Amino acid sequence: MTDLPISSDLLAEKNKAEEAALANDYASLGEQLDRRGIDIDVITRKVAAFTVAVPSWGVGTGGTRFARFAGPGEPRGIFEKLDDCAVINQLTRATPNVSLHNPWDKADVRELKAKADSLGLGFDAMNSNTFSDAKDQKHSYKFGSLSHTDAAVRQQAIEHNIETIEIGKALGSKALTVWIGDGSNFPGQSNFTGAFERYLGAMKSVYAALPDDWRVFTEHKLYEPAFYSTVVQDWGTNYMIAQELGPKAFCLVDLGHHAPNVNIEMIVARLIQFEKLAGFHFNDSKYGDDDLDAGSINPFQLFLVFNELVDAEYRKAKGFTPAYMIDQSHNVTDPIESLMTSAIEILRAYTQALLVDRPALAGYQESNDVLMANQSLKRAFTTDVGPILAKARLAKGGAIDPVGVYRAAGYRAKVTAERPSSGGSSSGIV
Ligand SMILES: [Mn+2]
Repeated sequence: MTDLPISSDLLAEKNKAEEAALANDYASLGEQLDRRGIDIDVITRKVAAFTVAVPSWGVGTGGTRFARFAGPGEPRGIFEKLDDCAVINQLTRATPNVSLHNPWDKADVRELKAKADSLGLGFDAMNSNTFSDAKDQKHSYKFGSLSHTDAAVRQQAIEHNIETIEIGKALGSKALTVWIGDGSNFPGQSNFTGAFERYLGAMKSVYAALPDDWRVFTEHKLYEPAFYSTVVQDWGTNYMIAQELGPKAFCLVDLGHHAPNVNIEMIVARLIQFEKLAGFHFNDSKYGDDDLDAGSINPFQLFLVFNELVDAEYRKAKGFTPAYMIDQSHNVTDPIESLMTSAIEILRAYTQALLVDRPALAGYQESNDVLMANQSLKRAFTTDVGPILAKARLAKGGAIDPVGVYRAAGYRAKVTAERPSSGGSSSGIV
């Protein structure tokens, strides 16, 4: 028995008002796709089966290193965060799993499981945190964690990751995501080789604690919080880590963790080819790790990433089981609205990629017909797939217009009354 946060009567009423228009739009798009040899219902079923996890910290208001402006009705702990995550899933029907963070989300695991069950939610990859100091922690991570020069600090970081695995086991999670803030701010501060050796040694201890059916995802990032060098700076280093650790280790791609203009879709292709793609942290950016909503700045890049993923899906690439998660910081928008629209944009890119005429594209590539090869991608990208997304949501009991229903339901005003501002921050950027 689930206890969903938005009134089912309101949802049904709002959907009813838009159902006829959607049916017309869907039929019209269906005709158009039929002329291209595509069965719209086959695409809609695939879209309905696609899910992306939301991060527990994403429903809190984020901030920058300059300031954080708290939003109204922010969740004060993991149980209220799960309530907000349930709204996102109820209206989009695309986000049934939540990715937890240790220690921000620490709570009795039976209560966590019961709460998630009551909301129809499950748990995705567990995230450890050795990039900030927890309360009453013995050693500080100011100068690093898994690569720290002091073996006692590294041991503490190893034990934290093992504890995170233990919590995840009790919750039914199957993966650990490790992102470290380790690095250096000034040339000379750190010995690159020594730091990486220490990191690999520590990660081998974490890897040894993984259950047989678990995977570990390591996440690279070229800068921040360290500004001169990071220990796990790019996909090459990340690939070396996965190779060193073993078959349960995979490389996580966060779209905001690359240098400007890097061809991320090509990195995706390489990691798929060598069976080391863990999956994604979706977000978008203009300049760096901006953590903006997926698809808000560069939807074509998101489409090109999905073009590689769909290509791998269709040719049944060996070892291809990507984990998808949104990883954003919502500083100036309502986090629930941002996460709903981001989930929709991710699905939009997936849907557009499903429309690529792959046999035709392969032919243009073979015959070096450059213009038509590019046009076959653009044709898929410029197709308005909105009716497919709405139809897939509706078929699963979601909203034709998720943001419209959310606003009509007055959820933010309701939780603002119930949740007095704590003044503190429990959000973060990973
Ligand atoms: Mn991330």
